[in-house]
Amino acid sequence: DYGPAPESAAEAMAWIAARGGIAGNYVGGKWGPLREDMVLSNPATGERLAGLTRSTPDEVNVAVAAARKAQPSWAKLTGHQRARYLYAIARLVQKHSRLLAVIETLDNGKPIRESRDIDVPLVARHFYYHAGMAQLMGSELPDREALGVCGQIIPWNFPLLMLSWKIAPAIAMGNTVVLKPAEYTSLSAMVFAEICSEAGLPPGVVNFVTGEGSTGAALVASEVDKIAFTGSTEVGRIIRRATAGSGKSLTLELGGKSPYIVFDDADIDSAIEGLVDAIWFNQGQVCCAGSRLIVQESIADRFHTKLKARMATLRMGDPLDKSIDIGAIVDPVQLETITRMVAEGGKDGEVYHAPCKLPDQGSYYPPTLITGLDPAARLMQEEIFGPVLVSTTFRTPAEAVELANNTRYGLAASVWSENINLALDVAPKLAAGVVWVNGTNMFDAAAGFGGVRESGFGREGGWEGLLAYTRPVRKARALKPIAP
Ligand code: TXE
Repeated sequence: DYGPAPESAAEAMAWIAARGGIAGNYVGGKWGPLREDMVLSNPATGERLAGLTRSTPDEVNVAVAAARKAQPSWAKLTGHQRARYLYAIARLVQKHSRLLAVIETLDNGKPIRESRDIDVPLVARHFYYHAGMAQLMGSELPDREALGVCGQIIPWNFPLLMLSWKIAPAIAMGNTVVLKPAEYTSLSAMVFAEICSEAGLPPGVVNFVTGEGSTGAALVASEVDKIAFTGSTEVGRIIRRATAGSGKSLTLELGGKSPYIVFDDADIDSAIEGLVDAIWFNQGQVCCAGSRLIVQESIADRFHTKLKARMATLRMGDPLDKSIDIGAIVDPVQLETITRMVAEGGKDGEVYHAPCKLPDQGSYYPPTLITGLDPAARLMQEEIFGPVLVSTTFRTPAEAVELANNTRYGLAASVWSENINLALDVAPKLAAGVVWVNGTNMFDAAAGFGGVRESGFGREGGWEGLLAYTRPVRKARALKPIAP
């Protein structure tokens, strides 16, 4: 039970106003600087939500110094002692779930149903899981130790969930962190900072610096031991270059164009419901979104007809309305990118927009299906990061695999068939960090998540995710001189 259904935007706005109406840095357990250098707005209305501080490199360095100061004593705690803080954070996330869900929806535009029932519960789950892992560290990972100070940069599509994916394993293993939320969505990090204070977390273990790319670049250049980044492949490339030769550890979780393969013997209704989840969850702004439908030719027409009928039933509108399926696109800039990409690339195919009534104000884009594109077409290859599905057909399993792997990315894939032998034969042939069979978008703190190729490297969650925040213990060893 994650608490009562959230319904009050006024309550959330009052919370923000009581803190000066500005999102800014939280360093060494204290707020500041808090300046209005930029503005955070509600994508569903365009209205201002709060001011945002654009942190300078000096301000980033102050945060890194606070994390550095706190790290040795945090790492010296036993796993059990650290676990108590993570358990406390998990419980407080549940206690404040209503506020967190409303703030996340106001800031990001995602349907409240998703922030309330998916994002926030998964955040609590992540801290519970890593609290358990912190206790195991001594017994199960006796030869590993914390890396030190971790710089973490996250995107705007799952602000709170990405924050938890980054912070929970890092602090469980004895690291301290400086995290930069995305410039469109920095408000739930403010609530989380207060949760850290309320949990009694020692000052400096978790620090936040707000700002845009320049602040992220300053964090990458600072004296941190590791950078963990989730965001676009373009920025991932810049960060990889910037950290090359620096000795900093690096994990990158980048974009995707994940295939969704439907064989002719699939349970069509389930595959269609799965597709709704794959590409219209969070308005398609999901790194592992099943954005490329690859459907067997013999059922393609029937499948598209059924899919269009289902698309027509999706409800779009005020994200705070609990009956809404499709909310707002995070920012007018992202909306403009989606609109332009479909207008330019859709000309070579057939574009179907679901007949949703678009709200009069705010950043909205209807669920869209594009068929008839060449597999090499831009929209078949590039991440749109919006509610737009492209579709192509295949005849044989080998052709399905070839089409699926015809991408520079490799984050996720889905295979739908009632023939488990066929599904399990195809799955390992797909170049993807995760393959779901007769399912999609299944996440768990205990399962490593991450990509191959231009979707990045490193895993978050599971054992691999923990190891990515540790290194072998550095022991002094006396070497015996070898007799001549
Ligand atoms: O991402 P950016 P944007 C993809 C998606 C989307 C596109 C652009 O296709 O349409 O990227 O989104 C910080 N050094 N994804 O521009 O710029 C930035 O402040 C250090 C996929 O928002 O990558 C933010 O905190 N940091 C993706 C974070 O990087 C820098 C999620 C992500 O922003 C920086 C988001 C720099 N030079 C976008 N420049 C996914 N895989 O889930 C920016 N940042």
